[in-house]
Amino acid sequence: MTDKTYSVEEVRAGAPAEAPEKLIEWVTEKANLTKPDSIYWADGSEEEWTRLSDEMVEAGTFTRLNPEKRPNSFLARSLPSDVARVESRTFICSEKEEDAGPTNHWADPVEMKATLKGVFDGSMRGRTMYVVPFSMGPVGGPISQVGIELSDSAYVVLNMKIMTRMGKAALNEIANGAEWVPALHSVGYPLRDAEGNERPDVLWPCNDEKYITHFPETNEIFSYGSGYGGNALLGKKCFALRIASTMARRDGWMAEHMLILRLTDEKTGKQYHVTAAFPSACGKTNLAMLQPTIPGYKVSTVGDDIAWMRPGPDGRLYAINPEAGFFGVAPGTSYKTNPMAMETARANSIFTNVALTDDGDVWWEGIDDPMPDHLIDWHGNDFTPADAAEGKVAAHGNSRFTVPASQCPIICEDWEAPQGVPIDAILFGGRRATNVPLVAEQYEPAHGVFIGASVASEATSAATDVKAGALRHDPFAMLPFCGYNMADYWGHWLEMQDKLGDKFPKVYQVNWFRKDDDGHIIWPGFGDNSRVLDWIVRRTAGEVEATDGITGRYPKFEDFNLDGIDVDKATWDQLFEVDPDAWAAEMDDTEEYFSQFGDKLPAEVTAQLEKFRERIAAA
Ligand code: SAT
Ligand code: MN
Repeated sequence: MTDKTYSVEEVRAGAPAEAPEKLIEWVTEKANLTKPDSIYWADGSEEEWTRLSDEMVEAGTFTRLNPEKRPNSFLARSLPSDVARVESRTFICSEKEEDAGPTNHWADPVEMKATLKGVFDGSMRGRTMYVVPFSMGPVGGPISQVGIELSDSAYVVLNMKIMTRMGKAALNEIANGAEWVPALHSVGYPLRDAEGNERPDVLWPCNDEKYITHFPETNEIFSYGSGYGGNALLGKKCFALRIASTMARRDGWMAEHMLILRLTDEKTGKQYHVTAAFPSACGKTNLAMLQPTIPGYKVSTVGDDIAWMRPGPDGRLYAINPEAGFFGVAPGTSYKTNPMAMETARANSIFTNVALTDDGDVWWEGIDDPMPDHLIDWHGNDFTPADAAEGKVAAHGNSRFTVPASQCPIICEDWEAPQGVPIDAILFGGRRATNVPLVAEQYEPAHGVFIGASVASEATSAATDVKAGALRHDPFAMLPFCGYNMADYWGHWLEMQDKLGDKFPKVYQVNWFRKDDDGHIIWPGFGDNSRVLDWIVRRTAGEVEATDGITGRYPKFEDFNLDGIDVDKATWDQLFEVDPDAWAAEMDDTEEYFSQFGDKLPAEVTAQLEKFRERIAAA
C-alpha cells in the first residue's frame, strides 16, 4: 500500500458538518505529514467507547476485567521503557531561551519544528488518525478552554474520554468560534515504511526517541514517541499546566498543579474551599478524597490534580477543575488509605501497569486484599509470593487508574460549576522526613510565594528520569509543569496577590511525612489530615491564635484537635521541631537554587530569604 494524500475536500467529507474550515485545514495538513490510512472523528459517545474498547480487547492491548467484579473496565500493560513522564525529553520551545528559564529544557522553536517534521513524517502509516475534540473545564464555562488532540492511539482516545469532556460538545464550542489549542500526538510506531514494507503491530507501540514539546507563543503541543499518561494525554500536563500557565500569565489568571476540595462544617453549614499543591505521587488524590476522622466535618472533592483559578466578580479567587477524571497512582491505594478512590474505580475504568488476578480483577501493592498465590504482573508474567520475597513488585510504582470523577461518591455537587468555587486557603506540601513542621501559616503574601518557591520533596516514581527518594526542589510542585520561566511565574503570583489584596487566600506549608529517629512516619496522616484542615479554617475565620516561628506561624498545642489519636505533647514537639542550624543550611541551599534565576528572581523573594535568616538568627 502506498501513502495516501488528503485533500481538504476529502477530509471535510469525513468530518462532522459543524467542523470549521480552519480545523479541517489543520487536520488535512497534519494528515499529509503523518500519513495515516484513515481519519476518524471522535464523538465521545458510549457507542464509540464500546466499539473502540472492543477493538482494543480484540487486538490484545486491553484485557477486559471480570464484568462481575469490575464492569466495563480494562487493563493495559505498557512497555517497560514507557511507564511515566520523561522530563529530559520535555521541551518548552519559546522564542527566547530565557522565557523557558533554567528549570525547563528549552529548544529553539524553528529547529524543533524542523526536527518534529522529520519524526512525524509518516509516523501514522498503517494507522488511524483520531481527531479528538475536548474541553478542559465544563463545556462553555467562562474559565474553560477547548483543544483538539490528533492521535494514532485508541488508548489515548479512551483515556481522553474519561479525563476530559471529549467529543461533540467540545467540537460545537469550536464551531461557535472558541479559540482552540492544537495538539498533535503520535506513538511513533508506523506499521509501514516509506517504501511500503509492512511490519506487524505490537501491544504497546512507542518509540525510543521521544519529544514532548510546547510552543507557548502559538499554544501548540507536539508529542512523539510515548503512549503513557502525561506524555500522551495532552489535555493534562501539556495543555492544562504548561500551555495554560503561559496563557494565564498573559491574561491574569492562574493554572496550578493543585487539588481542590470543599470542607463543610456540618454544624454551621459553612463551606470552605482549599487547594493544595504537592509534587506528583505525594498523596494529592488521597487528600482530595479525605474522610475526616474528626466529627462535624465533611469533605467533598472538586479535583485531584489541576486547578484553574480566576478572580471572580467579588474579587475573590475562584477555581475550577479542568479535568473530568482522575489519573491516580494505584500502589498504596486501598479502602484503608482512600476508600473513595476505590469506590470511584469500581467500574468504567482503565488500569495501566497494575497486576491481574486469576479471577480477572486488578491487584497492586498496598491494596486491601493480601497478595494472592498467583498473579500476572505488569510485565505480563506469572508472579507469586516468591517473586515478592525477592523484592519484585507486581504493579509498577507509577501504575495508574483512569476513572470518571463523576463516579466519586463524594464528588462535590458544584464540581462542574462553570464559575468555580471561591478559595479560602492554599496548601503547599511535599515528602519531607525532617525540618518541615506539620503545618505553618505564611507571615504575609510574599512569604506565601516564598513557601511555594522553596518547596523541596523526596522524588517519587512519577517520572522515569528522576531518582526516586532524592530530595529535589520542586517550586509550587510545578517544576515539570511550568510553561515559562519559573522566576517570572513567582512574579505573576506576586502580581495576583497584589491585585486581589487581602482577598487572596493565605498560604500554608504542610508536611505529613515527618519521620522520627527510627525512620517511622510520626503523623498518622490520611483522614487525620482533617485535623490540619480544621486548624487552617479556624485560622482563616480568625478563631484561633498562632505562635510565630522560623518557618511560619504554628498552631498552639491546646488549640489543635487531637482527640482520639495518639499524639501527645512530646510527639507534637517532634512534629514541630525546627532546628535553626538545619534551616540555615537549607536556606543556603535555597539561595543557591534561586541564584540560577539571576536578575529574574523577584526582589520580594530575595527579601523573604533575608527575613527567614533573621528569624533563624533570632531563634
Ligand atoms: O503522567 S502524569 O503527568 O499525568 C501524572 C503525574 O506525574 O502527575
Ligand atoms: Mn499531577
